Amino acid sequence: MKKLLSTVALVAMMTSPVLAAEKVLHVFNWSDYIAEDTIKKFTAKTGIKVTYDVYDSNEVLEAKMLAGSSGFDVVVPTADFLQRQIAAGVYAKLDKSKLPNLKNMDPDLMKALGNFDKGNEHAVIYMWGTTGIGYNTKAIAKRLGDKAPTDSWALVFDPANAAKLKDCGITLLDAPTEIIPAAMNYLGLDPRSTKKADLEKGAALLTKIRPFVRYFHSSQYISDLANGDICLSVGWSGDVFQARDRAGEAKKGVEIGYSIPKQGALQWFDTMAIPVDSKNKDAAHTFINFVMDAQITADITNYVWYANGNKASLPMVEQEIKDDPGIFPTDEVKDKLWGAKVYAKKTDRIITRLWTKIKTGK
Ligand code: SPD
Repeated sequence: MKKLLSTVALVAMMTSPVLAAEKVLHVFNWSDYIAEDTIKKFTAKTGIKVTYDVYDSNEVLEAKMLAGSSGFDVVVPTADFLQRQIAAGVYAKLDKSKLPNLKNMDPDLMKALGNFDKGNEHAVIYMWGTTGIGYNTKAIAKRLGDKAPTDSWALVFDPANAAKLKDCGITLLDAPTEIIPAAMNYLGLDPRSTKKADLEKGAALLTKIRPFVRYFHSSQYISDLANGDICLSVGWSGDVFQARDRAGEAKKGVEIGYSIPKQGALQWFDTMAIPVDSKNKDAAHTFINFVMDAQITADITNYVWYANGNKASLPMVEQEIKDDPGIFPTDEVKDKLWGAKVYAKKTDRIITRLWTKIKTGK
């Protein structure tokens, strides 16, 4: 009788909706940000199935996290957004005993992440990169000549240049906390300034080039650059390299360059974290630990062209990637990079208002 009861209980447990839900891990990551076979390998190794959804904006992720009950078990916030979200209590503390591959992480980068997540309690670094300029070398040279300032924000933020590129297509990330500071940097202002007047000056410059901008979007530009449908994107390093790669494979004569402007650029870190209301925290830890495997991270970097935070993976990262200063900037360039500012609500509201005005052109 006892045996029968336990069998009945077991069957009931296996068919209960709660446990059925626990068999699938829900991962929410940036688009174009994982190797083709990472999820397949994870399921093959652990038996844990994954539903994998993508986004292309920290604001979208933040809205879901703050609303709660997102259903996601692993998400990938950028460090500045992570800090705000930790303060709002949306992430669980990591159980480091379940993350033996933490030993693979670069201690210097994890220390830098500690500025956003004290003691690295809630997150580990996934990938990192810069926000710079992706451009079609031939289309730019045709319109601005061989001396086009491809090493400078002037390429896009000088309205005279932007006007000449209107026909071939300029795009900007739909990322206000990155584009407004970049414009401020070009103007010689502190890109991390939270002074309303400085933010307004950056916005005023963007309003001047607005008539020459084809669209604001944070993922469409990869294929558009690769196909030659646009000629300049202010975009994320690895995404531009993916566009370059795709253009090379298409063999239609499109050549793409990536520039970290000489004035400086934003350096950001994307991290993996577990929402506090995740129903699958064990599996989420298993996933994060799996990704921190040196070979798995190297495979991702080799596929998405982003630098990672995993020191042990570096011997397996392709030499071409390690040698590219657009992906691993030189020390001289690094000195010009700035870290993301964590904005207070008040500043955030100012930025959102300015951004709406810039985008609508009003
Ligand atoms: N296609 C993946 C892009 C990842 C970009 N991460 C966001 C960085 C924000 N500063």
